[in-house]
Amino acid sequence: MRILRTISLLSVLVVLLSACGTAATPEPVSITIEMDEFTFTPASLDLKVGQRVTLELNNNGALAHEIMFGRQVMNENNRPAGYMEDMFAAGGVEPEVNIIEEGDLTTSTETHKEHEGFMVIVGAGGRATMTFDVTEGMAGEWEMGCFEQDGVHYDAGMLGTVTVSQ
Ligand SMILES: [Cu+2]
Repeated sequence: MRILRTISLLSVLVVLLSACGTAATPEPVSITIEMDEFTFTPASLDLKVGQRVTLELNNNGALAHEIMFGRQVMNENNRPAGYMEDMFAAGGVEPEVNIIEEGDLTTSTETHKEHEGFMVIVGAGGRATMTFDVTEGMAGEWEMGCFEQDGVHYDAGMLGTVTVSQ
C-alpha cells in the first residue's frame, strides 16, 4: 500500500515537473486546413514563435490549389501572382512537405518561377502535410493565399490571415 502511494505521488510529481518543463516552449500543434473553391478553412491561423507546426492540407475541391505564406501581394501583368515577402524566407525556414495522397494532379513543392516564395500545390482530392518550426523572423501579421489560375483563386477570396505572436 505504501509502495503504491509512493508510486502515485511520484507520478504526480513527474506530471507536475513535465508541465513546468513545457511551459516555456509552446506545445506543437497540428492544424487541418481544408482547401476548396475558393476558400481555406479555417481562414485564420494563430501561431507562436518556438512552436512546431504541422499543417495538414486537404484539397476537397475539383481544382488544384496551392498555399503560400507572405505579405504584400505582387502583381504580374496586373494579376496577383504571389507575395513580395515570403514568411518562410523571413524566418529562415524550409517546411518539410509530405504527400499523403497525390490527388488528380501533381502535389508538389515548387518555387514560383518569378520569385522565391515557398509553395505547396495540392491536386484535387489530394492531401499533404507541411511541418516547420516558427522562428523569430516570422513574428507578425501574414497572409496565406492561393494564386492558381493566374490569380483567379486569390481574387475569388482564396486567402486567409496568419498571426505569429511571441
Ligand atoms: Cu486555389
